[in-house]
Amino acid sequence: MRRRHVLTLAAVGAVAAGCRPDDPPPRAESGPAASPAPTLGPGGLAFPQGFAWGASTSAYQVEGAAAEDGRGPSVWDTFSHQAGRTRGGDTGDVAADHYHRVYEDLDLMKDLGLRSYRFSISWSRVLPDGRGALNAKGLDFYHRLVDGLLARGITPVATLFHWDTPQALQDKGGWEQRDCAQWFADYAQQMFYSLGDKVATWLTLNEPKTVVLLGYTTGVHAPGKRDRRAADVAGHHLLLGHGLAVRAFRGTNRKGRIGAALNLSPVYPADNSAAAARQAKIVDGEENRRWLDPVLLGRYPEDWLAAQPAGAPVRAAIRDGDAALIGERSDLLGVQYYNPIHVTAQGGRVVKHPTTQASWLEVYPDGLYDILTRVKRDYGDIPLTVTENGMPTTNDVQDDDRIAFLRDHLAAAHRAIGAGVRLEGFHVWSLLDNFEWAEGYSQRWGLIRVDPQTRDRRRKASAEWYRGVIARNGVQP
Ligand code: GCO
Repeated sequence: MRRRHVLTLAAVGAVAAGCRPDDPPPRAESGPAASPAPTLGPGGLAFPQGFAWGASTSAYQVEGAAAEDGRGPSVWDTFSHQAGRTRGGDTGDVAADHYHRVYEDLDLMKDLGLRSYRFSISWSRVLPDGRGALNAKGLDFYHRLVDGLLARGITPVATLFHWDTPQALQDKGGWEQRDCAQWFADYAQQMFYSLGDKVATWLTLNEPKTVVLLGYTTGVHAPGKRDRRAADVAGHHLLLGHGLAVRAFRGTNRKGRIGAALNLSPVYPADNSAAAARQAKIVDGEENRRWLDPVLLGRYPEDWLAAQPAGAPVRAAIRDGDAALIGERSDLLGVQYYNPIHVTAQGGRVVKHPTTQASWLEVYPDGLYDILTRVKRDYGDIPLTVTENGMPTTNDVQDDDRIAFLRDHLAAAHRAIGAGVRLEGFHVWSLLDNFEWAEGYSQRWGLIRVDPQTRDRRRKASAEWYRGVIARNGVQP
């Protein structure tokens, strides 16, 4: 039997308002309804009431159905189909087949007890050419998903851009073009009008830094460019797109909140030398302040700006007023934490802690505490939610290493809350095993196993563990 718990159709209260006719009634959580709520044992770390226990995915990584119902191609379709770009030539054509299995996945989320689900909207599914008339069939998928979440009492958190720029817009220059920021804001506005009465939390960009570094500098992600100068211009236009989208959101007068999802890394000098401290500050500028300062303070860091070479195109790309626009008031910030960075006196990087199957993922839970408290210290009391944290493992269903990883990071998050950080939620990356970009399906990040051939779902040990965490509203260290 694939499922360890037999699920029964809920008889009462299952079909909440908003549940679409084709959505089978949500399944009840397993076990007798009257069983007492589990409680934390001695030493347990209780989280605040209403803490948003969640999980994350992104469209290209899970949906599949790449050419169905009018979806247009994105840069990731193009890139993954080019020879040698991804491990084993893997693509997201089928991914986790979430597009077709959405109700099964919704029931799995409900069974875990998730309070929040962070997904992304595929821009080219709803706007096949990136602009113009909406593709009703594509949009309908997100209505089904969001209605299904609400019917199960799970809060939808929608990301507008998780790296899958419509190919039609890439053909016009993509993020290297200033116009792309406005194209993005126009699409965002269409989403606010289409889904804004049901989605209360919006995230504009996912990890613009990764687009700049991997998409435009090293070229290992779509669109596969290796051009540092173009990368910095694209980075500015991404941020401009964020600001314009926030402004568009305010213009719709929708209720709800909006912000960005940034991957942040605490940066430490690798030794006690003044030179290492100096180099660490430079790296911190690139990794953190270059993104945080414009979004939350409405200005680029002076040292980062000054370090841009004379004649660098990014200097011309940043026009008067841009930084203030990027700094349109955000309601929240999504923090994605995976690893710390240790910088040597020469400006190199060293690894000081164990890593995972993803060699870049250095395991250092205290780094989560450090980055959360740092954001509060330097940027004020904006509500934070961890929008991604997790690890890949070669362990299959018995993923005890992932359990230990999440437990230790949650303990660090708990300490940060104790230190006064307004941390509202935590989203595990990822709900499902999925298409891990250039690594294809070789890295498995999910709480739920997705069979590489059949796409059948099976809960891993970490899923059972996380369900217990949610039920207890806390972690047993
Ligand atoms: C990112 C992305 C995710 C990744 C995850 C693991 O942070 O890189 O948001 O899409 O899959 O982080 O690498």
